[in-house]
Amino acid sequence: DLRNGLRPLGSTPAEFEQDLLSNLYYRRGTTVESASAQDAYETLALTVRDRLAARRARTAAAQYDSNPRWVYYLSAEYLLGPQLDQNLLYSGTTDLAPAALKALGFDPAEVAALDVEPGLGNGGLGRLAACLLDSLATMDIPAVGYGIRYDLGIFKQSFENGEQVEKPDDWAFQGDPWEFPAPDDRNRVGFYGHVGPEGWVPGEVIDGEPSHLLVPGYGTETVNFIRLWRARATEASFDLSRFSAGQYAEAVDQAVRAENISKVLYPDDSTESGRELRLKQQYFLVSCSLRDIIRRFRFRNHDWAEFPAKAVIQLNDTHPTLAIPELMRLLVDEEGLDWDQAWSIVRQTFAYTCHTLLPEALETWPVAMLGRLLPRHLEIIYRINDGLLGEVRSRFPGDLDRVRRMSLIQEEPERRVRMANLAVTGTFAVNGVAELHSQLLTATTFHDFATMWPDRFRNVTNGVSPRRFVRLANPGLSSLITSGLGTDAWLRDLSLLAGLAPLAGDSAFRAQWRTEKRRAKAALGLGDPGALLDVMIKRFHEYKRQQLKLLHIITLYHRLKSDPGRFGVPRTVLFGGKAAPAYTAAKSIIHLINAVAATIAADPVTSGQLRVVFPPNYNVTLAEKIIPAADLSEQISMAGKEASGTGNMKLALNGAITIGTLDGANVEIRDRVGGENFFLFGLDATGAAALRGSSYQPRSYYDSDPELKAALDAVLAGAFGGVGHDVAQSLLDRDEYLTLADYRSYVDAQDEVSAAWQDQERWTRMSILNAANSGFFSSDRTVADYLDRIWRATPVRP
Ligand code: 26Y
Repeated sequence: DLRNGLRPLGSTPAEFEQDLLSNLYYRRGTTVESASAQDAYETLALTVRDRLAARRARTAAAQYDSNPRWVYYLSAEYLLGPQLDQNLLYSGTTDLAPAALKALGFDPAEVAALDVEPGLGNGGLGRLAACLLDSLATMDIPAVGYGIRYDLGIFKQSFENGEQVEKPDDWAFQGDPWEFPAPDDRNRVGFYGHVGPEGWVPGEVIDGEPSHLLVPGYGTETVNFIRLWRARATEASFDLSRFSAGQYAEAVDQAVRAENISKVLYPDDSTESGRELRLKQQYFLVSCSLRDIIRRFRFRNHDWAEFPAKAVIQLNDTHPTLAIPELMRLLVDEEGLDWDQAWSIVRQTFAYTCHTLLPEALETWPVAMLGRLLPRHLEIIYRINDGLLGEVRSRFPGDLDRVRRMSLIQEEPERRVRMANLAVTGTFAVNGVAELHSQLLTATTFHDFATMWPDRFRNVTNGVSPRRFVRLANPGLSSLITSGLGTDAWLRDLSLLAGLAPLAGDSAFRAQWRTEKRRAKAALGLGDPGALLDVMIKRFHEYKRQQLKLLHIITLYHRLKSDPGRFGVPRTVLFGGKAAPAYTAAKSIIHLINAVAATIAADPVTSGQLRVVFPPNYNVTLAEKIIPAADLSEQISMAGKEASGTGNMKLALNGAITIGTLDGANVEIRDRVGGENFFLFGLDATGAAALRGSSYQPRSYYDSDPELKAALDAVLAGAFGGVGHDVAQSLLDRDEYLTLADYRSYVDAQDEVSAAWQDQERWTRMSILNAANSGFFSSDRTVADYLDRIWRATPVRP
């Protein structure tokens, strides 16, 4: 790079091989003769990373010059997925790398298999964060993602006797070659202590040590980054005198406690100390990130009034909401601004994305705990609350109930801080993640706030990265799309997929499309490539209703047993997903699925016509293999509960047809692909809410539907190894998510699925039209909507 005086990196095979060799010697410190596959992997990663780092240097220079408005994304989770494939593609070394490895005597497949995905998230919210960062870079928007560098990511799932077992995921055990640690660039974070005349005096301090991962854009020079914080004990915390006295555990006690803050993603919250640890994590993320944002602001700016013009900070759900009182504290206590000035800056800087509709998922923290851990922040929250309640009282005089509902403090049964109310109060924009979700938020969850501040609420429908979930996951289909469209420009403008619609009428193209599906199924290697692959991949939660899919499977099994000749369509049903370790009901559903799978597999009558598979440890790596192979996409949550869903979009883009309720983004998928290319069933959100509000009697559905009764009776009678009694009983007694009410409609829709599958030409047409009409669900479009409706940042091209 001329501007920085860098020697350009090689772009021919011989030069790439040279760079690889040089890194192997000088950075890895070994030689070709003695290098292990791990050495080769680490070296390859460094060689690819170098190319991105050079682009990063050019990006940083351009961004510094233009002093733009930065988008800062604060998230407790990032589910980035495997880095090697992506970085090869984005650096244009997909072909160079394996050739160079081979030339040096390494096996490229063996080397590539060593890439470990950083599992720094749970599910949808964490993967959305990764897709948005991918799109921000691709669209040349100056952006930084802030998060926590957990030592242990989301647990590794295995099954023992069909039950979920969790093992720690020590993802960086071998080191992480994609990461740039900066141990010399720590931020100090305080906890506990008291507020005196001189301000907050923390009782404990720890360090936040940053490292960053590069986030390249596709088809552009831009490389952004994500900055992750790791908790480090301060030098003072090692007790040498205790160590010398042989008290080894006590000597490191304080250091261990400090470093526990970034030890695991979502520590178990069934104990008081576990809950406090989660709160500590949230403040740790917020405190380190804000200091960094302010440091970056000061490079080019001096006047606080300019802050909102130079930074917009997006809160990914309520987990980073303490950023609001923290910025108030920094501005008022440390920078000496007056309260109103500071509040105006805060209110112009933050925006909040809500990802839920479940009331129980809205975070609250006990006032007592927050006041102990962060005494100054609690004072600030009280003062924000005074302002809020003053405004409520003057707008709605005498409406005490409204004051009680909107308060940042919940009084009963225990005083708690309502983080969602704080997030709505301290931001200029609050968005839901699909049209229906955003409507329901203003109609229910945030109704009082939407009445007072209607302009604050907006919608930004989620999207997914077409690079990762089409191009990288499904290279075969991607080539077919490119040849069908005559261009690969769809990878940066997914609306171009619409050009595939006429090809749905072309029988040669349909045959090629089917070939790609079959190839993906064969590569997945689960079930018979001729069978319909019916896929339900997502976290386990009762509202998502894996139990409904299970009742359908049992019904199919019963039909198969009673009349094996009449069954018609061979199916493989695939489940993937994890249950939260403490979520007993979800774990029981997993156990029952495995038991049903085993019973069906052991029964000769099924002879491959019906198979249930449940590969353990569903993660991004596995998703990239399953999604291309899927024929049918199960999106069957109780309407009004799934905020959006993003797996639904990934599957539709890869030509799976959805069977779904009118929930979350399913509504928008159906609008776009057309009702004739979507299997709709079940109650809508209004119907579901009405039925739940009345005296819902799950037993009445059981009593009146013989197939449903037979399915539940079989579980109750122990037909599946005696497993699942609790699942069936809870459906009969409570059925909180209306599984039994939607059963008949679901099974009938599944019969339509089977009928449609029997006409393969029709099915393929539907499949192509699903992909062709799903271009809207690109995260590039999502970012464009955020830019237009919330962020108002503009591109900077290196
Ligand atoms: C433990 C607690 C603090 C917590 C931790 C993680 C609460 C929620 C979450 C994660 C929520 C999540 O992943 N939500 C999903 O976000 C997706 C992206 O917007 C949506 O598509 C999906 O419907 C929603 O369930």
